[in-house]
Amino acid sequence: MEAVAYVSFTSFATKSLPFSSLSQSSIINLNQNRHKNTLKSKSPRKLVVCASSGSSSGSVVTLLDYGAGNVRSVRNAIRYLGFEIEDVRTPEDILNADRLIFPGVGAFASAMDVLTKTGMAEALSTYIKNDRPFLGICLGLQLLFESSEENGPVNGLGLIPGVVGRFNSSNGFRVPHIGWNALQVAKDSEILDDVGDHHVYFVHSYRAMPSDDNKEWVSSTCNYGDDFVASIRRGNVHAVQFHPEKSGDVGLSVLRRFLNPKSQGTKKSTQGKASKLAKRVIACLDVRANDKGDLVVTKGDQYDVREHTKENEVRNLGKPVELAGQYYKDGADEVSFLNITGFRDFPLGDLPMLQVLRHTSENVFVPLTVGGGIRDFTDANGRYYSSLEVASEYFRSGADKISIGSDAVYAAEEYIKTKVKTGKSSLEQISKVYGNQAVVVSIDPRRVYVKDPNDVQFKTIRVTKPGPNGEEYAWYQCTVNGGREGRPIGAYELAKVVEELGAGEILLNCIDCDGQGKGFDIDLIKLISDAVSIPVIASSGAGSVEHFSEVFMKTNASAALAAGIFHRKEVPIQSVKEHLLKEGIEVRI
Ligand code: 1PR
Repeated sequence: MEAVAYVSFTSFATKSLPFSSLSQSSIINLNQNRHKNTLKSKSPRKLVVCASSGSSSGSVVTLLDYGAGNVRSVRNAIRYLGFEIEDVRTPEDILNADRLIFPGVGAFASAMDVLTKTGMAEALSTYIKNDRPFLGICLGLQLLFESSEENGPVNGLGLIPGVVGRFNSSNGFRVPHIGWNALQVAKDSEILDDVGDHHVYFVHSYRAMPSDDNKEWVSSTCNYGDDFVASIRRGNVHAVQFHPEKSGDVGLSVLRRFLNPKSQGTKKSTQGKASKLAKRVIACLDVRANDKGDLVVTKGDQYDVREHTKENEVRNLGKPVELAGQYYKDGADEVSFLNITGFRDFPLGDLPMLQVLRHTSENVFVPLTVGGGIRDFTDANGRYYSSLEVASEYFRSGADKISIGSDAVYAAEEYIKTKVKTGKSSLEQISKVYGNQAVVVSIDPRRVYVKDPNDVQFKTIRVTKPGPNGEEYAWYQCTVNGGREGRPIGAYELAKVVEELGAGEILLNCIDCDGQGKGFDIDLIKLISDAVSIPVIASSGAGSVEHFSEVFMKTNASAALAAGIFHRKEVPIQSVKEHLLKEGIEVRI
C-alpha cells in the first residue's frame, strides 16, 4: 500500500497545497529535518508530512515522480518487493528521504524545467552530494550529467562530467535502442550483483558516454554501436540507464538490492549468456468481449475470430490477466494486448480492459504494450476525448507502450497528401509527450498480387512464391478497422511516413498469414525492416520454432510476435528460445 496519496510534481509546481486543510500534527517545521541536510531556501518553509508517513521504517521508499509519464511499473515493482511508497511533494521530502528512487520519464528539457522551477533540482543535488541512498532510472541517470543534446543543449544537474547525446543510427543501429542488452560491469556495484551475464531491458534514444572524466562514476557500460554508460555508482548513489522494473527477475533483484542492502546474500551464480542486444520473443493477446460480454483472449484466422459453428461465437482462448502472467513466467520478453474491437468501441468506456492492464502490471515485470481504439473520440454526451487522453489512461493503467493502428493510417495518408506535419495526429501528439519509444504503429496489411509493378503506384516486391495466377509481384495494402477496410496506401509507404511522424517501433502483422501457422511473411518483413531505422516486430503466421529462426536469419526484424501457438500450448516460449540459441541467435534466457 502506498503511504501517501499520489500528488504529481507538476501539480506541486502549479498549485499549493491547502495547509489549512491539514491537521496541525501533519505540519512540522523544516528544522526537524531528520538528516540535517541543508537546502538554501529563500524563505523558510513548512514541511508537509502525511500522518501515515513513518518513514523511519526500513520498508518505506521515497519516490520522485514529477508527473511527466508512467511510473506505475516502478511503483508496482516496489510494492511487489514489499515496500511502501512515499511520494515527494516538496524539496524537503527529498532531503528527508531515507532512500530515494527517481524514475525519470519524458524529455530531458521538460524534466529539468520542472525540477528547477520547483526547487527539486537543488534538493536533489544536495541529497546526492551528501551521499544519501539514491537510485536514478533511465532519465533519472541522464539528468545527473552536465547537459543533454535532446532538444538542446540543455543543462542537467551537472553532478557527473559528460554530455548526453543521441545514438547514431547511420551505422545500421536502430534508434530507439529498445530491448534486452548485456552489461559490461566495470566495478563492483552491489545492486548489479545478480545481473552477471543476464540481459536487462533498455528503451531510450539518448545516452551518456564513458570517459576519463567520469570513470570514477561508471559502474557498467553497454554496447550498442558504441559503449555507453549503463549504470553509475559512487558510494550510496546509484543510477541505471536500463529499466530494472521491466527486466524480469534480474531487474527485481537490482531494486531489491538497492532497497534492502543489508539483507542481501552473496552473489547469485549467473547462468546467462548475454553479450549483445537480444532478439525479442513477444506474446500477443488479442482481446475483445465475447457475446456474453466477458473480456476474453481470442485468436483469428486471417482476422476472423469467430468459430465456424452454428452459434458463430467468438473464439475463447483464455483470460487475459492469467495468460499474460503465464507468458511472463514462461519467459516472454514482452506482452502485447490488442483491444481488437477498439476501433468501434470507446476504450475509456472499456473499463474491463483498463482493469486487465492494471492487474497485469502488478505482477508482470516485462514491457506491456496495449493497442486498439487510440484516436480522438466524442462520447454520447458530447464529451470530447483526445487520443492523448486515451493513451494517457492506458499508460496510467500500466502500459509501457501504446500501439496505434487505424488512426496511424489516416495520419499517414493525410501527410502524404499535404506534406505538412500538423502535429495534431494521435501519433505525433503521443510521441511528443511520451517519447517515440512509447509509440508503436501496428500495421495490418493484406498482400495484393500484380502482374507488373507499374500497375500500381505503391512499392511492389518480387515475391518468393508467385500468386494464384502466376503473378510475380505484390504490394501490401494497409487496412483499418481490424482488416475490414482496405486503404489507398501501402505498408512500405506507411512505415516510412510513420517513422517520420514519430513512431518508435512497428508491429508488422500480415492478414494473409495470421493464424495460418505456416511462417512469417518473409518478403514483407524484409521489405519493411530494410526500409526504416526503427525496430520492426515481425508478426503473424508463426507455427513452429523454425519460423522464428527463419525470420531472424532472413530479415532485420528486432522481435518476433506470436499468438495462436502460445495460446494453444503448441509451442512453449522456452522452446522457441532454446531453438534460437542453438541456431546462434542471441535471446534472453
Ligand atoms: O485500429 O488502432 O483500433 O487497433 C486495432 C488493433 O487490433 C490493431 O493492432 C490490429 O492489428 C488489431 N486487430 C484488429 N482486428 C483484429 C483481428 O484479429 N480481427 N488483431 C486484430 C490483429 C494480429 C496479431 C496477431 C498476430 C499473430 N491480430 O495481433 O496476434 O497475427 O497471430 P498468430 O501468431 O496466431 O499468427 P486500432
